Amino acid sequence: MEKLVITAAICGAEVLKEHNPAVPYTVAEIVREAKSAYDAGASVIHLHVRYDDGTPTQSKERFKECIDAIYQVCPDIIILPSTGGAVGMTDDERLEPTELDGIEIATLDCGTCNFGGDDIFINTENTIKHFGQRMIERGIKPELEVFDKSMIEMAVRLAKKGFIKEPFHFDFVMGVNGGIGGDIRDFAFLRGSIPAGSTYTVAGVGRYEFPVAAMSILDGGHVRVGFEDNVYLSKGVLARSNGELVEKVVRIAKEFGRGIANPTEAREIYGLPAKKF
Ligand code: KMH
Ligand code: ZN
Repeated sequence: MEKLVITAAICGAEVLKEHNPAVPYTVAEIVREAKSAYDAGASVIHLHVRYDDGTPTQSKERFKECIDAIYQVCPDIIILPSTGGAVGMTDDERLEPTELDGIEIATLDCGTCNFGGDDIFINTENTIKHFGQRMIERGIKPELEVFDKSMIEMAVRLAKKGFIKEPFHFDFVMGVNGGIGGDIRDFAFLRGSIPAGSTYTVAGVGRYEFPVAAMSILDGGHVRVGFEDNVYLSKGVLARSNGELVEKVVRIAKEFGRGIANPTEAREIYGLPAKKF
């Protein structure tokens, strides 16, 4: 089987130190968490950034500061910025990281859904077209975040209209309160709904993180873990770092004989241009 690409979603926009004191806010903390994930076997960092007090921001200056600092310690890593940002941000704010040079891949959220409590994560068709167009213009591969099957259909339809380039790369986000769940039927439903030739990764939220990871490992897909999605190593046991979550995925993959992709191999698997270091 193809090697496994592990993404670490180290920070997110919603999770707080109150949930796990190791959640990073400052640049130094973000670098610490990226390095722990990289050392454990992650080849991709899905990046949100915060101000020092924990407030999420899509400021391109703050992104640049964090990205430059991560490259100092993980020179070959793939950094995958969020264009989802936090609930309530404007499209222009959310797109700021795509203005930076050298961005290889970024999230493109493919539909609207409830996001817990009173929150609604809004991605209208026009927003998705606008983001897709921007990524084509900037040479950025979209990681198509889908929270339900309808969002796969949206991506395929917008590709036919020229707003998304193939081959597709999906991220099945499973277990959000407002999206699809995270059991085997849910996984099979999404997996069976993507066009042939697509790559995909899975992000199981909360208690779904490792079960969904195991399903993808067995199926030949890829895996995202990290504090954005889940702060526990096992029931009631907080992870001390994102690296611990990645280590657990590496252990599961090894049990099933699946090798772990380094960043160069991950670029090849995801169809990203090779980079020299
Ligand atoms: N923070 C969520 C509202 C993404 O990174 O593209 C959206 C999110 C998706 O995290
Ligand atoms: Zn995210």
